[in-house]
Amino acid sequence: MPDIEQINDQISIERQGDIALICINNPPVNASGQIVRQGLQDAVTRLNAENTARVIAIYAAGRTFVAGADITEFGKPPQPPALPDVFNVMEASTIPLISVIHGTALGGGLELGLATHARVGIEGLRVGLPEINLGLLPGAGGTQRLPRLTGIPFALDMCLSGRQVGAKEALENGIIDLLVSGDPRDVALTAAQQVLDGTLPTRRTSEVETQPDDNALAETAAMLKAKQPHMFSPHKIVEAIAASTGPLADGLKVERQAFIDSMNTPQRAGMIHAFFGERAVSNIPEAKGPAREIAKIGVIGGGTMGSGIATSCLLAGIPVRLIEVAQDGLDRGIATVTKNLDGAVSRGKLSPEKRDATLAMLTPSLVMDDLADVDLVIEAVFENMDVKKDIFGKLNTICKPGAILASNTSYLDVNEIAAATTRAQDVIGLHFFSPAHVMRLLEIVVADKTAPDVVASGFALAKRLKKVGVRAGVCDGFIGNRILAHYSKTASYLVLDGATPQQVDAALEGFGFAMGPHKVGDLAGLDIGWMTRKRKAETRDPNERYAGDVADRICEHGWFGRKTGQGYYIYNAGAPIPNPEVANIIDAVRAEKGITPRTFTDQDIIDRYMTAMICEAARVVEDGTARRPVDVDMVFLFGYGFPRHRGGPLHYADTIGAAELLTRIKTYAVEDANYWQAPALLEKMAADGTTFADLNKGA
Ligand code: T1G
Repeated sequence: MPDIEQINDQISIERQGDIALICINNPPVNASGQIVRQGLQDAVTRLNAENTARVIAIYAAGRTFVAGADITEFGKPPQPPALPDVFNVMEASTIPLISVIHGTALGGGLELGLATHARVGIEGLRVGLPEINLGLLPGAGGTQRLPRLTGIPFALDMCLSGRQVGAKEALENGIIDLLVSGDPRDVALTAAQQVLDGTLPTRRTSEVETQPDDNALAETAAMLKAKQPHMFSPHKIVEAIAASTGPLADGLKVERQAFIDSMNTPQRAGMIHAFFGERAVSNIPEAKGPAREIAKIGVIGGGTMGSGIATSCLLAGIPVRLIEVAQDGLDRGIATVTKNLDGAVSRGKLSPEKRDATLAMLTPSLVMDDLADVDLVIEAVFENMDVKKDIFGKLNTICKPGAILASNTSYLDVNEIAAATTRAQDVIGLHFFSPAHVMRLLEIVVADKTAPDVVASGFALAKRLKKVGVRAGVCDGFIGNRILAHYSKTASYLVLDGATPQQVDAALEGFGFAMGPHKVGDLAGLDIGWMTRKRKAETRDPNERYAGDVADRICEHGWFGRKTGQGYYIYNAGAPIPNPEVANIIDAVRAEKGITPRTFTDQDIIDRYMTAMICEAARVVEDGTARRPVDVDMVFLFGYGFPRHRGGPLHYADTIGAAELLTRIKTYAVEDANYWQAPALLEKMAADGTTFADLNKGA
């Protein structure tokens, strides 16, 4: 009977002769929370004090070795022992101490391994230091011990990319010393015996010198200064890794200070909000109910969206029947799917063999009756209600009972589409974002009569497609496009009132957006917004300043952006340049409207743009189109390129506060009372001092 001593709820010691096994058991991912840290430290200290075991092997129970520090502890008062201190006790062990790594050893999990005297990997393992994705840096020795094993360039790559490294690459780069197969406990016993036999060498990582590489450090520092001046932790990572060429104790001090500094940044708060938000949006009762089986999908429409959706489903291993009305459209669809899959191969996301097998699951057809056996149809045709209602009327009779009928519409009324059938309970909106096989957001638009298991099926599909499914109610534009319409107007008002399009773009790129709104418009095609403005012309509020004059005139010239070579910018060989014709159009419109241009600072631009976004986002939460503020945040992080370190529009709103936002709105309303109106929710929050974070908790 093995001698097992439970040090605490999550750490145990099993003594087998000269071998001591330490087991970590903290489901679901063995995060190194306070109990794990205390237990590890106590176990190693106790075994060294006993001095009977001649080798110690640490392994973890469950699906993965330690997946990192316990992120739920971040932002709260630290609870000793700190991870770096635990790892220093481990590294100092006089008894050889090894670790057995399986699953995903990330962040503090990999750092735990690095603090042991040898690391044995189990096939299928992945290691990584993803702290940068949380606005942090490895804070428990990763920036000091990893470079000693891999060299500075590889360590810089791992820490700055946050990428996961597979078993083979980990072995090749000295992160692990041995790669085997088997159950973690069995492997731990075998490896411990190998240490005793002398066939598995051990050494403290601190005894290894980091090979200096000033060039790699200087080049990386310069690249980050140019590309990420607004970020905090990447620069600190370079500083900490540079310190790894000196004594370990000194380097650990540099790392610790950098970690503490990064922990106190709003970037860390924003990126951790993003981490948990990505999981929270599907953590709702509707997403967890019974779902319908989806074994085969039909996609109607072989255009950019339809073929992107088909690609996404195929990549998830789901056979797709692609329907078009004419052969040339079908051929284009097949060609686009093929191009998308070839792109996945060239990016190393898909093997050539897998690409062929994936493409073989695509069956094109010109006959809608061929959808009779599919479990889900996703309609992705022209954004016209009559066309969609005609298609859904046909699907109503073609598709088998229980088949789900989804529209990829980006703003039309899904209730009206459902009314074109006699099976409204089977109808839902699945709003993908272009390119659909790349963008992770999927708005799951729940109509009045959509059945609960159809909603659950939408979330289950999102998970299979590795997308972030967010529940949205039915309104014009659902969550994202409805809010987009508002802050786009603000950008247009800023240009009418004195800013240039390029100044607005630059200000927002300085805020952290990858592209400013005018560049985004040029990329997507200015004709899309033009069509929307025409569609809304009859229902537009006559009292509201029309924001589309400049954009309309650009479109009237046939300048739709990149696809026509010019829009707000001119696209030639080099970098895009502001279109001088647009400046003339702006001057003409201002003159016609009697506008005297004034200057705006970059901060003015950011404040107005973000306040408009926050106002409509608050209304979207207020009327229930989005269930919680975090749902809006995730829509913007995963569908609209909102800077991840800002956490999303409403997380960012909390850094300003409801009262200050109301003050801004009141100031802006002096110029334009009709447009700038405070949402009731914001007024309530200012009155009772609540935040959007409070609303997330309360939802
Ligand atoms: N802390 C706390 N909870 C965590 C967690 C963590 N590190 N990782 C995951 N969870 C929760 C998650 O919220 C979910 O909870 C459940 O576990 C399953 O996760 C000092 C400072 C490991 C690849 O960044 O990447 O170490 O929703 O749904 O898809 O230098 O979780 O069920 O209630 O994601 O199989 C560094 C983050 C921390 C790894 C598994 N580590 N986690 O993916 O499951 S910082 C990370 C992941 C650090 C040190 C620094 C993934 C996973 P719930 P899941 P999965």
